[in-house]
Amino acid sequence: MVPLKNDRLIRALLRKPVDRTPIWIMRQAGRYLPEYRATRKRAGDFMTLCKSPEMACEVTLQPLERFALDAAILFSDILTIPDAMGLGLTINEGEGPRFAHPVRRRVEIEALPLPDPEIELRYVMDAVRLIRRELDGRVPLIGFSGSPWTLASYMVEGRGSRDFAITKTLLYDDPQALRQLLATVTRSVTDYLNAQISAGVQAVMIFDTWGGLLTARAYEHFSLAYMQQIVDGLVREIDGNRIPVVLFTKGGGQWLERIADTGCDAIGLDWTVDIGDARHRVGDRAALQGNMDPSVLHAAPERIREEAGAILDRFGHGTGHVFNLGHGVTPTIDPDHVGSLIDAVHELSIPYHQ
Ligand code: 1CP
Repeated sequence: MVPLKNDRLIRALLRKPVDRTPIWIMRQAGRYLPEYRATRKRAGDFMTLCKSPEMACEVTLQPLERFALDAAILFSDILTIPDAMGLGLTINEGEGPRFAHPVRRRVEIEALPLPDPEIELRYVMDAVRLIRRELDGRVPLIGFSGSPWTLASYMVEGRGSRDFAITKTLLYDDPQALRQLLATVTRSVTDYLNAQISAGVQAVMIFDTWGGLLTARAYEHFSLAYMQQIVDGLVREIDGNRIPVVLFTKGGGQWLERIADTGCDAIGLDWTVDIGDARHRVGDRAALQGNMDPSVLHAAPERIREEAGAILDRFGHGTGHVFNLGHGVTPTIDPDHVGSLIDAVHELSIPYHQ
């Protein structure tokens, strides 16, 4: 494989010195880009887009053609695992994801198959191999999965939700059944991420989007414990290259020390925490990724630049910071504003690394 021409992301995630702060954007390939909407239209529906390695590769590379990003993220979705388990996923415009067969009863949980990532999820691995070839070492490719808790929430509910009430009822009424579901999903996520690593992703991120809905005690037992098993089960080095692991719990700002204890390489931060305080709390145990409020991107480019400068300043001098938003870029954002942010971070961060 060709060596990386730009390895700032990997270096910052491993807290090695860099010349400037690397940046990528959650949901950087997505609906705010007209070229994404055009490919999505050509595909017909979202899962067809995900299941075509050529089109998934095309949309992965689209933001890199426009912006000086320091990473590519595989274009796919966290819900590919439950889809491969046979839950019947559809993602319709404006409606969000829906499962035809949610999993709520013990018999349904016990009957769940463990997908083989190179068979049922082969389209994802083929996309990874194709993207690596097309990237030709320009920037690293990030692979990802949902956390077991976040995936289980969609599997039980059968759709997105504000409060995941059915899943929480299961948690309190039949925790054993939920644990069994989480154990199956954990095995599947571990296999899936290890297959992505074998196929060529150079860092992995686990999205625990709904961990912040839990109590501190439930977070520990129903989300973090399973992410810990994944961190322990991942292949962390390949051909002498360390594969950094990033854990992101949205709403998890109170639990950063516990997240760092898992031995992950980096922690994703939403915008509700002060990144300077987070650095102080986590110390040299993990790098930090984040954490600008995505809404800042609605503001004028000068304001975006000021906010980016404030985050860089709060993090302070030295490595261990990957700039990102605190959650995904929303469809209504002007792509030029994303460009302003990326340029601002690259320019303003240089003094912090001298
Ligand atoms: O209409 C469309 O084109 C579908 C919109 C869309 C897109 C662009 C969905 C459906 N998924 C994606 C891509 C996607 N999803 C990526 C691609 C890579 C990139 O970042 O550029 C990634 C990493 C995800 C991850 C994902 N999917 C998460 C975790 C991260 C997060 O944003 O919290 C979650 C929760 C999902 C579920 C999902 N898939 C799609 C939607 C609209 C949702 C959210 C549903 C909900 O709010 O409950």
